[in-house]
Amino acid sequence: MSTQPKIKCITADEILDSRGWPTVCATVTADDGCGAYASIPSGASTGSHEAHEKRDLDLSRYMGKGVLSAIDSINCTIAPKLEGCPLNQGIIDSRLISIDGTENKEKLGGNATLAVSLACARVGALCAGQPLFRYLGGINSHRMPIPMMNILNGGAHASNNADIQEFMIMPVGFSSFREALRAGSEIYHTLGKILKSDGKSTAVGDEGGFAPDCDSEPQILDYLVQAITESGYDTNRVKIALDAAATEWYSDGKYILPKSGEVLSKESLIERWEYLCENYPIVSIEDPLAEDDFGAWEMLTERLGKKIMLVGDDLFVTNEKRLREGVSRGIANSVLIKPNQIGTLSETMAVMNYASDKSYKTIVSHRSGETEDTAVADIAVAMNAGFVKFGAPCRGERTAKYNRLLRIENQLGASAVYGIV
Ligand code: 2PG
Ligand code: MG
Repeated sequence: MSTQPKIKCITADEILDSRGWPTVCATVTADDGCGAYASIPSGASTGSHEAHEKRDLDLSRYMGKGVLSAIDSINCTIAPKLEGCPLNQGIIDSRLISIDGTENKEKLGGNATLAVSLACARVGALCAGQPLFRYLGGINSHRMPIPMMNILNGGAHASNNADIQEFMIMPVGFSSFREALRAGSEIYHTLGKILKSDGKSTAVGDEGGFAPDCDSEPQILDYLVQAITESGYDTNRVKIALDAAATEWYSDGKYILPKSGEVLSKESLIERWEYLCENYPIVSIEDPLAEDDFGAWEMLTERLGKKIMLVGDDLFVTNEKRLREGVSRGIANSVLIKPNQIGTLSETMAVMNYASDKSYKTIVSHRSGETEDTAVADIAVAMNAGFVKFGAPCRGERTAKYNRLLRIENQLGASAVYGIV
C-alpha cells in the first residue's frame, strides 16, 4: 500500500533579500514530520511578460515593497487548499496554477506560488531521503553546468557608467566544476588587482562583480582578457559572455543607452554586437535586443545564431508559450531559466524539457536580488542544464549556489560530467 506523505502545514514569512528588500519565504511540513523552507529572489531588470511579483504598494512600509499580501496569499488562500494534498509535485503545481487561475499568477503572485512550489519539492526530497537534484531529475542527472560568472556589473545592477548589465567569464576548458570555479575565482581576484592598479574602483555591484567607471566596452573586455591571461589561463579555456539586458534600452523602435546617452538603431546595435564578437572571445550574448523586438531578433539570429549563444531572458521569461513562439520564428538559440519568471517548479521544468527538445541551450539563473536559497543549483543538475548564471564568485547569496554545486559534484563522484561534451 502506498504511504505517500501529505502536506500537513504551510506557513510564510516576510524576509529580506540581498539588496535588503522584503521577499517571501514559505515553510512546508509533511505529516511524516519532515519540513523545509524556500525563499524567492527578485529582479531589477525584469521583463514585462514575467509572472506577477506581488508587492503591497503600501508606501508606509518598505517604500511600498512589502510582501505581506503575498504572505497572505500563502497563509489564507494556498494553505487551506493544499494542506492534506499528497506530496506530488505535479499535483501541487497544477493546484497552484488553478487556484490562481490567471495567465501570469496575477491573483496569488508568482513569488507566493513559487515559494510554496519549491518548499514542497524540498520536503518531498527529504521524505524520499534524496538530495533535491536527484528527487527532481532521477537517475540520469549527472551533468555539472558551466558557470557564467558576472565579474563586472553594470546596467541596472550598478551605479557605474557601463550600459551592458553583465560582463561574464565562462571557464569552459576544464575537466570538473571544481577546477572551473577555481579558475573563475582566480580571474575575479586578478581583475580586482588590475582595476586597483589602474586607479579604478573595486566596489561591487548587486551580483558581486566589480563596478568601476570605464572608458568604453572594449576597455572592459580588454580588462577581462588581461585578467584571464594574467591568472595563467587563456581564451581557449575561458570565454566571455555578456548580458546586455537591452529591453531596458528600448524606446519607440530605438535603443537609447541610459548611461552614455547614445541612441542606436536596431541595425547599428546589431553591427555593434557583430564587431564585439569578431574582436573578443565572446561566445554568448543575453538579451542583445528588446523583449518584443522580434524582427530585430530574426535579423540578429540570422547573422550570429550559428556562431554564438543568443540567450532569451526578457524575451522568453521561462514561459513555454513565449519560447514556442520564438522557436517558430527561429529566434535566439538559448533560453535563460528563472523559476520566479513563471511561478512554479513544474512549469520551469516543462520549459526546460521543451527547450532541450528543440536544441535550445538552457542556462539556470539567479536574480539580482537573491537569498541564500540554493534550489537553482539543484534544478540545473536535475535537468542536465549546460550552464548556470549565479553572479560573481563573491557575496554569500551567490557563493551559496556555487558551493551547493561543489557539494553536488562531490556526491556524484565519478559519474559527474563537467560541461558540454
Ligand atoms: C538578468 C538578471 C540576473 P535581474 O537580467 O539576467 O542576472 O537580472 O534579476 O535584475 O533581472
Ligand atoms: Mg538577463
